[in-house]
Amino acid sequence: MGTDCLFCRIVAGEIPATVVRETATTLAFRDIDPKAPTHVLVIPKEHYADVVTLAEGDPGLAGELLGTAAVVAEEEGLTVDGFRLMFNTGPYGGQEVFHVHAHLLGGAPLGPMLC
Ligand code: DGP
Repeated sequence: MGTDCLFCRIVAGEIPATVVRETATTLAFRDIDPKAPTHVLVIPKEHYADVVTLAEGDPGLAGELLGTAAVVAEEEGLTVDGFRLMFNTGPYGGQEVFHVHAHLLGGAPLGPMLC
């Protein structure tokens, strides 16, 4: 996708981000506008617009994304009390950045709707 996509630019190092974990295929970084004490975005480095196109296009990569999210949840100390992992998808889902990303939220009791 390249220069038109904000998260592709983060992957390319053109826009700074606070990276908490990087693998060959995924990147996890702190959300710029956190909605919980811990709010990390987990993305595939390869561009897919949303979770549907990712799951259809490369289910293995979708699994790697979930694996990275699980490791970050452990590293951030979220697995004892629990956390939320969610994909906003499309306009009705509130998706604003069309490079698929999982929101990993935790560190406090969460209400029914956050993002
Ligand atoms: P969504 O509404 O699901 O598309 O969430 C997009 C998230 O991306 C939102 O929580 C804010 C975050 N975000 C937007 N721009 C930036 C940025 O430049 N850096 C970082 N770290 N996060 C960003």
